[in-house]
Amino acid sequence: VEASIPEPLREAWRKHSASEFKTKEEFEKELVRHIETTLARSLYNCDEHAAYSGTALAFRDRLIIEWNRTQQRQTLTDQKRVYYLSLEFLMGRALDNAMLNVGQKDSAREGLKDLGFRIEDVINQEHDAALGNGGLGRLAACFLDSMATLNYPAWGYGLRYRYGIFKQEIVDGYQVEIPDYWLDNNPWEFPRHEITVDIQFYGRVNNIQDVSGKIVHSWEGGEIVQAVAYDVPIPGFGTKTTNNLRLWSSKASSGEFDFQKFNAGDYESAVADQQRAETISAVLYPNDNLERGKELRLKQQYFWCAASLHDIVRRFKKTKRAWSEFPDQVAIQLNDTHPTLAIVELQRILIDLEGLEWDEAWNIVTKTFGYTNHTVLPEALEKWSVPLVQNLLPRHLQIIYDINLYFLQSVEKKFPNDREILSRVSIIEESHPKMVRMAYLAIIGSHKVNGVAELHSDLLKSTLFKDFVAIYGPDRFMNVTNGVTPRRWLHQANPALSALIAKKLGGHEFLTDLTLLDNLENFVDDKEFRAEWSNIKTQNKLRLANFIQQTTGYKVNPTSLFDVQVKRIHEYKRQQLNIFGVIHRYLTLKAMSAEERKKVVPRVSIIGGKAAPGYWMAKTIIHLINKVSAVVNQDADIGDLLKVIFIEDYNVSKAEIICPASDISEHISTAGTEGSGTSNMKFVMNGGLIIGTCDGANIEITREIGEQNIFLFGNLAEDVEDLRHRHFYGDFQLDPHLAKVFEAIKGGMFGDAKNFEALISSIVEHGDYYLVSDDFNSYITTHGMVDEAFKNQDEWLAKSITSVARMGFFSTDRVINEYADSIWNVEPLNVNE
Ligand code: CR1
Repeated sequence: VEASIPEPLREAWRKHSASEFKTKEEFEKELVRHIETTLARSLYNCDEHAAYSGTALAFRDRLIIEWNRTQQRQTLTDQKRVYYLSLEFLMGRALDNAMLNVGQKDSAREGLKDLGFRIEDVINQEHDAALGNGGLGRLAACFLDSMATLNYPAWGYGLRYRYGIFKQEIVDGYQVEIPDYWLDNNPWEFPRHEITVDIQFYGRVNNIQDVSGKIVHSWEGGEIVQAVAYDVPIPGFGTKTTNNLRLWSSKASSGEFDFQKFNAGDYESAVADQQRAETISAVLYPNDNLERGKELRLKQQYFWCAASLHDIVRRFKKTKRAWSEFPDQVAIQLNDTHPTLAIVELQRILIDLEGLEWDEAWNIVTKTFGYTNHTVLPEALEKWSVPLVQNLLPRHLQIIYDINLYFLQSVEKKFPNDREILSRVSIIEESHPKMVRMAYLAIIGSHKVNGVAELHSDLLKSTLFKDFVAIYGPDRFMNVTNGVTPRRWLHQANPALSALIAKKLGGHEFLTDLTLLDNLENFVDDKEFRAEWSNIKTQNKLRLANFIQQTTGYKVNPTSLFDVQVKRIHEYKRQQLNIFGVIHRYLTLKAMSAEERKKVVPRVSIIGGKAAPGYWMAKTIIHLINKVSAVVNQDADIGDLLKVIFIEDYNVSKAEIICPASDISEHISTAGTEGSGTSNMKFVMNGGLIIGTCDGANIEITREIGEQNIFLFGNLAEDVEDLRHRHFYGDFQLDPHLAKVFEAIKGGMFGDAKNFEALISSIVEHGDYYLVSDDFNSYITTHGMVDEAFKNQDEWLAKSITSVARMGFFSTDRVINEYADSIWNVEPLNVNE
């Protein structure tokens, strides 16, 4: 049906479209209108939450108009689009971001003030959209911001989880998980009840010979679940481009109930079917860098891949182009292996539904997909058991076997004398049960494979994917070092610093060309500038100190050195190394004379992060941190010399308060284990220094900012394997300082020693896999250097300013341009008239 309004009638539309407010008054008008009508409130019952909702709705109106125009323009020009498939989008809050990207935050601030509200309080009403675990999900969110800002025609595709990552509470020192129901009055999504896709599961495959003798595969029976689209507008900064994030929600396809069952009186089972369907998009799996092989997770993956693929194909088919042009119109990026089934699904659509020949279809598929690997940790590499896939997706398993067959034939041709390589690179692992290796499938089905930092990409090529480099040559494998969006992580999180930089550089252009920051180096010696810089850090530390006092009750002195480690709790990220270091510091302080203590730099150790609910060792680490905190913080003898703070329920909005307030932050993973890390970039961008290992993007940060501006320590990636090997054969010496720390724990200083036994024995008895003992001496010595450096505030400031000046490389704008040029082959589309 043609829904387009005929030209002669469009005048009235044009006259009334675009209710853009540009002034404080216009904003107030929109705000009051929404509060009085949409929200049915008045000046007699408008609380801060209603003020938030009204403000959000006023901005949403603007976004959706630009969203419509952008989509219209993208459809008209019909150029190549990129689709970013990610199971996680860790968006955080949207209002502040919308105000800054649209550029009307001042109107909103003034308008809200006129109506009796403080903009900060209003912003704080918003619930984080936390559809992700950690770095991988937040990277996807930063990518969306950069793709819109750079005017790329780009869509995100994800799942609309009813429950995002759980809320963390600490009870008696233990982590307790609370469900995160975030969808109540979420103004940022638009349900598209008319956009649905039926998704099939289970059933069987009938292989029928058609008249021409060709075997046709038809997937029949099983169950159908409906995917419903919810759209979230993604505004670019300083541009009208407003892209789309489409999230799928699941529901039973037979409508609300199975009426036959209902009429037969089987009410319970009618509702149960409905609930079973809704379960698919009910909850985000709370694991970071860990895959557990649960059937529901595979269901989520297929549900989301199939819905997205059908949406993309539907859009392509409207253009009436030949299938061979599909890769000229569509680029699909796989965020880790989670969406790998999209490869199989596209092949299935092309051969089973559209009737293409295998080779023609496969050629289209491989030109369309790119795959990003985010980790080398073996426990994070996805494998699905063949019986599970067989049962849930019988036709897909056949296709996977065919892909594997053709692939192995080509490998055999290339390496006729190498029998071993075939079993090593086979998509099917010959274990019991057999397993589908998703990373191999992703490599074989993509034209480019990338890692997320140089060391990580090198390790992929030399270890995990070595055989594939031999098979395909090095060109399929590349590096794209991660970044962060400077809009959220500098401008929004640290408005004072952003304003100071803008004052010095003559404008905010650096926010869209971060390399302009290098001009700051001209002012490193400018006294007044330094004073302002230092003052901003102090203000940000005060803000965090207030937050800490409100949330924990602990008072911290903002002149202390703020030492921060916030990220998911994981043994490889080594929060245990951090807390052992803190205990060592405490013991050292306790043994000091009053005279010695006078020379000590007071320190606040701040640690935050969630542990996966099933990750017992990570929970033990959280427990120890909280016990140490309780003991140290009430020790009057130590006072301000050391405070230990655990930040409960670390999330994106808390990161925005924490990042600008650090003096030093910790990025201390065992060398070779952290793909990239991205909070390292956020901290340095906000004028904090870092202590870290030679791992992930720390290495490139060092190259950019200079070795003299970072505190590196610990063993190198190339030595890790050898050390582990030696430990395994009993060659292990416990570091003497660490031994003292363990004595204190075992002596009950932090409560029942039994609670922490496993933490100690993993090091002393089980081979110290993460090399905590090997790196301990180097770690505490380097912290000593941090203390010394902090005493010289002049030099510290110079390091801080110089580092920020040299962080231009780490904007996701650079990252997205690299993907666009070397993987996607897409061009920006200017929608700004
Ligand atoms: C890595 O651990 C990286 C992010 C984003 C994580 C982290 O170092 O910064 O990805 N990997 O690239 C991950 O979650 C499943 O793998």
